[in-house]
Amino acid sequence: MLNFPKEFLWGGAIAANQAEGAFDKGGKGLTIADVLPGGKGRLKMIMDSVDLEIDKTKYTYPNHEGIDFYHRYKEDIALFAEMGFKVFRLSISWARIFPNGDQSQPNEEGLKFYDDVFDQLKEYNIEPLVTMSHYEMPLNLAKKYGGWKNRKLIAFFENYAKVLFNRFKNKVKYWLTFNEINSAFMMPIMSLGFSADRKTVHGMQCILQGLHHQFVASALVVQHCHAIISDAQIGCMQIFAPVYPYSSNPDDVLTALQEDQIFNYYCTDVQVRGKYSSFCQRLYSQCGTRPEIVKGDLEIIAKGKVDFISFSYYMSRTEKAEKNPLETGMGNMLSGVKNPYLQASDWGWEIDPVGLRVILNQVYDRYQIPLFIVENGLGATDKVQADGTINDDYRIDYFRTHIQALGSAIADGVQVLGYTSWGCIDLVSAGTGEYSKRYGFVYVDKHDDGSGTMKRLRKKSFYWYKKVIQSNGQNLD
Ligand code: BGP
Repeated sequence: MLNFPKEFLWGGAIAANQAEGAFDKGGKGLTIADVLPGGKGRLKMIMDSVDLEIDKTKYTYPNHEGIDFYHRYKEDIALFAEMGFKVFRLSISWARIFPNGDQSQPNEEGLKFYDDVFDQLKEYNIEPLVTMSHYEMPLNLAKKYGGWKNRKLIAFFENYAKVLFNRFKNKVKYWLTFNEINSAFMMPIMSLGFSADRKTVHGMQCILQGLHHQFVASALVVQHCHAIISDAQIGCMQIFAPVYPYSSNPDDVLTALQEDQIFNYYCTDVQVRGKYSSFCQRLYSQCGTRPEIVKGDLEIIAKGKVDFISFSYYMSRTEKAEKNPLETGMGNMLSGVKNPYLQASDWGWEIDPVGLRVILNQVYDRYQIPLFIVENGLGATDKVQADGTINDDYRIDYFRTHIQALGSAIADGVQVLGYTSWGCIDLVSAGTGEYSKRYGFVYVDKHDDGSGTMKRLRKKSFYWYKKVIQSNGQNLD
């Protein structure tokens, strides 16, 4: 029997750019996400480089329409309430509030939209969990300032955050700063607003600098949040993937350890402990560069420690000292070698529920502050049957094993505040721009060729998750 705490926050998660659509409505400015095309080439582009322009003669842009959450949020929230959600993670589109990012006055229409969404959640007693920046900075900040490598972004983000805290202080008590902050190492365009080749000294310098500016911004924003909303909690948001050594060969173990330090802990150590870790020296000498740290930055970072750690978990990584390129197991962004003990999803993401228990224990041991799983799920192809049902047993299996692992970690003594499945309603994939990579309990009739009615349908997993929440994780059958 699994024992979840009575107040455990069950729910689901989406992001503005992947769900809202209405990319040019309500006074919103363009964002980085608005210039990312759909289609096969997208993943390579976001890891290499992207033109910061919309070119409809060459590409399609599924994010422009998303799943039209902007107009359909009432219907969608009613469906989440029907499943019994206690929490709903969403992001605010920075460019709905500051269309160019660098203005001093916010766009009232944008604020009003989120006011309405929060009011609707309140109707059903669903707690909002808000990400302030989820892969979509205002495009102007990328074009005019070069994204986060420019120190000026700290002040723009601070201003944006203060506007949000003051406006929503009575409605939002759980906040997250930057989505998957460590993704900067793999796809800086989405999280930092510029393309960079991390195999070059210059590319790494830009990434480390962009991250440093985000650390300072995050620390300032944490302090503003505490000052403006005394009963709020603010967390960092990180991709976690335990790194396994391929064998007991000490060289493999060392490689895994070093990857683990950089990938899982480079950012979290700064945001949670309030200081850079000792292993950074190795990273900086390996890449021949380091971030420039202005006097006073380290004091700011020390004062802005987060209250909890939120993270996405999709897969583990396996590392080996001597890599053969043919052995590579490839998720969206996590390289490494194939783990012979694991199966992968249709998109090549290795499925590893035990890894979730491992990482929960590792992270909690390291920091001893509450954790929050804010993304976990299976991207899969779903088929609507003639009678309108969608029998996504594979998704139920995925969630069952991961929730079991979560329950076991709680029994191990790990403190977890909640669990929001990723893409609780189908939406546009961040990595591939596809609609066909579906994560939801709710199916959205919208397809990669642009066709579809946007009609919402309950999948079999919808009824399953409802039972899970109702029984507080006791009934996973
Ligand atoms: C995370 C992102 C999400 C989401 C998810 C699934 O990296 O925070 O925005 O999309 O991964 O990834 P994908 O959409 O590429 O399947």
